[in-house]
Amino acid sequence: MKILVFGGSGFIGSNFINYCFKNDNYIILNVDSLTYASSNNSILKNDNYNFIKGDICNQYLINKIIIDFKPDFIINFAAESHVDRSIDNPIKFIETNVLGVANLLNESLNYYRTLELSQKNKFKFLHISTDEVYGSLSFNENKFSETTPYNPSSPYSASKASSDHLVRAWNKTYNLPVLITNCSNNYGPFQFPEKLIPLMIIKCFHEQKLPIYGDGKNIRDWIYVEDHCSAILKVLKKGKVGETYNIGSNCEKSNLDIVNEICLIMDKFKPRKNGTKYKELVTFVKDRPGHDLRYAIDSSKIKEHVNWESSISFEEGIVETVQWYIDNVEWWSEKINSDYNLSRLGVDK
Ligand code: TDX
Repeated sequence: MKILVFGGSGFIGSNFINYCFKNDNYIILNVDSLTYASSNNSILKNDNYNFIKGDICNQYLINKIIIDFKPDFIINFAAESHVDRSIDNPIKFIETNVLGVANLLNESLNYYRTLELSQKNKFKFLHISTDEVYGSLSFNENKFSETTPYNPSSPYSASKASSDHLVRAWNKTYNLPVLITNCSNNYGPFQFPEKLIPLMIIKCFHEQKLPIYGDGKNIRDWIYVEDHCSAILKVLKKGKVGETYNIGSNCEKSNLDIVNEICLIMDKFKPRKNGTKYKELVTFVKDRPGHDLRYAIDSSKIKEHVNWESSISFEEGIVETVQWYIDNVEWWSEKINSDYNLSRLGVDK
């Protein structure tokens, strides 16, 4: 089975490629523009793996790659994904997340139209998206289901919402066989340390202040990245064309609770030099503009349709993740090793 992956060098894409090779014999071509958040040393060596550096906005290149590779499936992970960056530089998000996806859809359709019927019946375009498209929940509102109206808050989530609409439009208008998954907050190995969990781990590592936006009561629904990868593969194999599937692992936690848990694990694995607790580094800072209060995913549809459920508890996953960042200082040091990122993250060399 040949899978063409766009954005496979980022956090979720690279975990997905590693997961595929661990579980089956796929032939994978990864096309990634290698922006600041991605890296090719996150993917384990495999003879069935190939890489091309390229931008999803490049029409000529994408057309050629798809026609030459002749994939059975196309999966799009490529996206600008950090909310704070989208507030500082929204246009980049529109270019990649909206125009880039429109280009992928168009070129996938051009390819799809060349296929014989038997190949057409197999082909699927899977778009990886986020729960942020649904907007923000109050503390006691029902979780997001696949029928919750889109109501994005940030330039990032608005750009992802737009891309989801485009994907559905290519299905309704041109019959391109598409699937969409909307997942909750991921964490695990190879996540760029600007997202909450890895940022707090490496700030603990450097014994720096742990900046919590607002009062720390905002809630996110956390899923270990490997669980997300197993869901993607199941949807690709068994999902019904044209459908959307929410992916979550029933794990709502406040930001303050997350940071406190990381501090406790760090106290055990890497006690502070001066004998005090990491929790003392917690600092409340100015809130993020338009900060969504709560995300929570109802994943009953994916369980019912493709029989997927998460299998890694937060307690297991967070210990694995902290340990991974302690064991892989070289990987993340390299990632933050540019003045721009250093000044942004406030991490000392
Ligand atoms: O320094 C911080 N302090 C803080 O309190 C950072 C970086 C974040 N936060 C808060 C903001 C959020 O409430 O932690 C929460 C998680 O923040 P992020 O890691 O930036 O994730 P979030 O904004 O929830 O968006 C994420 O979830 C959906 C991902 O970044 C998206 O890519 C994904 O689509």
